[in-house]
Amino acid sequence: MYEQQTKEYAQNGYTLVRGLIPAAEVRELVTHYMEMNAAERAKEVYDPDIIADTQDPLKRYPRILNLHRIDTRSKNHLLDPRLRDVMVEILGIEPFAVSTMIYFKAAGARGQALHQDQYYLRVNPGTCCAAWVALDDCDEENGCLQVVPGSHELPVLCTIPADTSKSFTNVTVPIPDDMSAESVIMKAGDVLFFNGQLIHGSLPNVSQTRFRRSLITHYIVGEAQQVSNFYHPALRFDGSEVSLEASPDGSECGVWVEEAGLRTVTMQPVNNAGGYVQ
Ligand SMILES: O=C(O)CCC(=O)C(=O)O
Repeated sequence: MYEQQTKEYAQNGYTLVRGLIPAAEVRELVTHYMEMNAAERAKEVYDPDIIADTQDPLKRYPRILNLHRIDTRSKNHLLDPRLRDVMVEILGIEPFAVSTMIYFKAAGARGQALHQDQYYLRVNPGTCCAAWVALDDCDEENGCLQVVPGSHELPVLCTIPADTSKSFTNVTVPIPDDMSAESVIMKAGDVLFFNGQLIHGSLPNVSQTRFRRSLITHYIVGEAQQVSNFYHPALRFDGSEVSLEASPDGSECGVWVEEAGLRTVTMQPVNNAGGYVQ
């Protein structure tokens, strides 16, 4: 059923499934998470790194991580068979579920600098897969996702400081001149599946009034034996827990070098001091 998406995922490191979540369900999810934000019910899982500035839209609408641990609606979405069916086909193996993230990205909110999810999840062996559900129409004005096609073939790269006037995270990865980030324009209800090594991120929401809400879940491929501590427990799609080890922080990462006029990546000891929380 998803042959085209399977080819695209292998070739580019991502694929878009249009309209996987029907409009009525998108509305219900938006209402659910907006009510949750208003009631501050999720306070204890708010990102601890949010800057304490009430002018910052990210302070009023912080992203929420791992709500599936306390919220049945989020858990049902994480374990939704429609997401599983796509992943079983594009990955060729059963995935295990490890995380949920809700981004509100209100008007004026900063984006997230280019990065690779595998930097945080440290899945071993293999990598992770994200299912990024658009809860609003997303375009360049409200800070849609940006992806670097083909970058899923790269190892985990060493990070460098990010521009924190544009990104709420403070590290990014460098990309050479012959690779570039492309905007992924999506309609509410579309789902982008992407490989854990794919370089991706987003620019600020420069609109005056629009949200760019998204519900993002992460999965690890079924042969994995380790994942970073923060992502335990991994769940099978029937809700049962998978027993996995905690992966150690990375010991090496890739840096771009030029050899005989060609850009290539060489591995070196890791240059950052841990903190592997997405
Ligand atoms: O939605 C965004 O703006 C960025 C999300 C992201 O980078 C991620 O899901 O890892």
